[in-house]
Amino acid sequence: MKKKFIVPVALSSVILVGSIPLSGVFAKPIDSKVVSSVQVAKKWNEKASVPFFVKDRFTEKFSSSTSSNALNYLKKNEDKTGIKHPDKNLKVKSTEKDKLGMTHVRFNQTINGLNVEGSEVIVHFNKNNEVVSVNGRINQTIDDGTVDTTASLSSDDALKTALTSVNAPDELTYEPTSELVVYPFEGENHTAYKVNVNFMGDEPGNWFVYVDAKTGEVIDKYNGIMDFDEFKPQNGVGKGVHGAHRDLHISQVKEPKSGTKFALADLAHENLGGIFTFDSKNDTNTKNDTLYVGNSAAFIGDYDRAAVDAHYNSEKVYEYYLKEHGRNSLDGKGMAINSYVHYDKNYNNAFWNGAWMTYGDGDGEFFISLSAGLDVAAHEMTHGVISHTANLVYRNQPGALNESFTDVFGALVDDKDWEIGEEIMAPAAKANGVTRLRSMSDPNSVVVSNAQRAAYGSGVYPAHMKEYYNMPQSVDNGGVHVNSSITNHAAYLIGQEIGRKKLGQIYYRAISVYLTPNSNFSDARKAIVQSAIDLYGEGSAEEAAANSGFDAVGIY
Ligand SMILES: [Ca+2]
Ligand SMILES: [Ca+2]
Ligand SMILES: [Zn+2]
Repeated sequence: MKKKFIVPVALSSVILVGSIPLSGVFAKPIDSKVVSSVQVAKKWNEKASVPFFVKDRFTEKFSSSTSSNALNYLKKNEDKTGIKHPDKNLKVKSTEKDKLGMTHVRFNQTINGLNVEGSEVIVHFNKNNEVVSVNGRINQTIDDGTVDTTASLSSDDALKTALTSVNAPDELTYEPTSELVVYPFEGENHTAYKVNVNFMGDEPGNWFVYVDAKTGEVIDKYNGIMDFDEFKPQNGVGKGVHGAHRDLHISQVKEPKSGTKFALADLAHENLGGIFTFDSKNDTNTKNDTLYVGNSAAFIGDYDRAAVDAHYNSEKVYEYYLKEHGRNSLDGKGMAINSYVHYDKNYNNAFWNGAWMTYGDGDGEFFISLSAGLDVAAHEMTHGVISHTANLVYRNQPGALNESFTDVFGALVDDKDWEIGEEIMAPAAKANGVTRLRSMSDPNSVVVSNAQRAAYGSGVYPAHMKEYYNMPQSVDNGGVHVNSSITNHAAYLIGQEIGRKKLGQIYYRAISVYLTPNSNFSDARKAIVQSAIDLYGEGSAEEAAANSGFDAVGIY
């Protein structure tokens, strides 16, 4: 069986918005002797993840917007989309209706029933059940059906290899998962076990390890812990968080021996599993963690402050997504929102580990308690939203987009400014002129304080593609917290034209409807422009603002 995926170059009834991968114009110069093999590998890598965005001018009407009709469309229009034998090579992942009445059917590319990592196709129906567009990324190297998808290694052996390769501790956050997939990596489609290993401890990990199912070797791995940004702890004493009064939803807990207590457990929201705040007790051991409990309904002690802010800000972010986007919690299905405060000692970071939020107290020199920042909470919780929507891979450009969308929603929920982290800077940092961690309005005004990262660019956060930091994956997962400033700045510029409310609508639509795990900056532009068109019309001021925002930062 031949399996071909070809993206059309030009077709009569189709406008091809973009099918050319981002070129390597930003690559560093390489030794001429290795150029040819590098170019071959690069070409293969590009072919293994080809972006496409096909808009159909002559729409086809169906009786309903179902996944089977989406497949019927793809079967009838192989020539238009270039996706051959969609019934064999695609598997339905999700079907979602949005508030415009459009329905979006997301497919995984498969071979012999195995998911091809990162390759997704989305078919978009308008409210009249007509297919109006198809977009995504397709692996075009699988055109001769030669991928042998049988495994000689057992899933258990792959798991053992993965655990060893990431130095996993005995205690894991949840049972590791293992899935046989086709993993395109550096010139080859590997049949591999994708193993997810999640743990807390000194170096928290949400590792994705790809173990070759033939040879048992680790092909690739990365840590998907999505953090705010990393600063190495120094010695210092944590100060209290700002003393703002907070009205909280809490719960009474009756304990047999100690009588009535009060817990940071918010069960006041319909169809939500609750908002809970836990105490990590200033260490990295999770065994002693407990729900945050007090003797009275007033949480006014110094130690309470970080917990109060985490609890309060979680509810704020929950309400933003519900009211603005009709989204019920991070997964859209009312999953409980859990936050852990007082993680480790002097810990200068906050992160989403794939299941919950964790906040450090800061070292008191650079940061104070990270839960004090509403933009930080919105940032972390948006990582959770993205995990359940576009699921952008946390490295290189998809990872920088992940970091950028989280900052954008940070600035939409914490709508006082376009700065990120201004509420969590310690007095000493502010005294040294470090008044925020990142700036969407003026990225260049903030110094990249991590010297290892700064070495790959001008030393300040980039505001344009010509200032792009070419970083290896070993440094900041390929620059996820640095290059995010380029797309952050585009969002700021668009926001200046159309305001926060519309910006939020457009950006939410882009992550929930159009973006896929391997989307790059150029895909993001297309997704955002198309979202503006869907919401405000072709030729609208909002579409123009989206285009000019990306023009201004050099993303095409
Ligand atoms: Ca603990
Ligand atoms: Ca802010
Ligand atoms: Zn982040």
